[in-house]
Amino acid sequence: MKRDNLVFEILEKEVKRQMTGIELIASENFVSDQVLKAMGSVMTNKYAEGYPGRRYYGGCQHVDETEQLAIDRLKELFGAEWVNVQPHSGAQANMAVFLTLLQPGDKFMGLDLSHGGHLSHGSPVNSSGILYHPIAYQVDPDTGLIDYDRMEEVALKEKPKLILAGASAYSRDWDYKRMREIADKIGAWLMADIAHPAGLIAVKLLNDPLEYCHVVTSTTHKTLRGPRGGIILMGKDFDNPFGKTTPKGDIRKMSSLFDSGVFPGIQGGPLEHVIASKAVAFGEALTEEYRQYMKQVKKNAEVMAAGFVSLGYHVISGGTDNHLMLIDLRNKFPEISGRKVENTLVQADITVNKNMVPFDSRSPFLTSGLRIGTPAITTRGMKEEHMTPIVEFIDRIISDIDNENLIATVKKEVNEMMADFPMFAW
Ligand code: DSN
Repeated sequence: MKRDNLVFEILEKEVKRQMTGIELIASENFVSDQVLKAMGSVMTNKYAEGYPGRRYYGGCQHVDETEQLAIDRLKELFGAEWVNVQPHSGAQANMAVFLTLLQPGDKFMGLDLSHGGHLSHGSPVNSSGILYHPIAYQVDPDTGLIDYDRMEEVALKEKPKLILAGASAYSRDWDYKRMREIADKIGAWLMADIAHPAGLIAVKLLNDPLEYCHVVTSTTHKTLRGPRGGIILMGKDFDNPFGKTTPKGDIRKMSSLFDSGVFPGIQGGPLEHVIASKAVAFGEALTEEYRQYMKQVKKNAEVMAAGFVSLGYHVISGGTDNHLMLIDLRNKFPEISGRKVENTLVQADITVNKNMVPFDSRSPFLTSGLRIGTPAITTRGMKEEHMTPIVEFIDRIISDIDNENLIATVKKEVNEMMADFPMFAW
């Protein structure tokens, strides 16, 4: 068959874009060659509705092997008792949990999207906000930290059936113990979506949600550095978590209810090529090399956040415990929106994303903030000493944002810098 040049030429351009630029989107990463190869494998040809050993199609003996490997490795990675590796994405993992634990119209509580929450945690344009009744908690306006006292007040008043920890733009660790105490006061389920910090949690650089949460969801492509996809995990007492009765009576075990929530609840055939690739990524995440990588991601983020603070930028909460930081541009550049900075930095081959900041005065399309993360540049081998030049690139551009000569100069410096860092640095 003739090569589809139209598509493959575009793919080559994307490889070049990824190679030559500085990738600072906190939710992105560069996967290894073997993660990529497994994703582009013949497993994509196979239908396998069901679960290993109990499928609705013949010929599943080998996809059963890779899926079981993914399950076993993921359980080992997080010390989980039960996992499901089939969700196509983090949003779908969340959807499957909601379908299992909530009835349409039920109240649940998550972090306000404009305070760093996730779209699938109750945004009015997402199924979570359309089908269910979201209640938001927020960060403290002075400290930028989750306001657990206020969370408790709201929870006691509103009595949500589910409380949700997790964020897409929160740079501090979570107090799952405190959240569990709040959930227990009203008999709510406690769920954590660890899509962002999953890798840091796996290597124990952050608090462990499995100890306190009834159920945990994640993506696999951010800090975990796997293929794009989702997972669901449970810690102790997974059949009847923490003595809580199941939402549909005690006839079926919780783990089996969550399995049904994924398939046939919200999905049909699993992406077995992606699941094979997840198995590879979980294997990589179990290595000492990965643990060192995660430590470096965190160190790089600390140094970068301190660099921005020293130049007078307002980093929400004053710094970071994880892989990202959220910058509120309003004190230093009140006239410049996050969108303007994002678009201008792209011209210099630096990729970040605009982001709402707590109590933002601009819309989500403009925003007053920037979210910046270090997982991808750390995969390319960057260390603490490379963070200051990156902060300076960004600051030079924001400080003279319409200067096209400066943008061209910085782009050249960025491309020269990245020539020294291979895509798969390990
Ligand atoms: N869209 C993902 C992110 O960029 O953080 C999850 O919300």
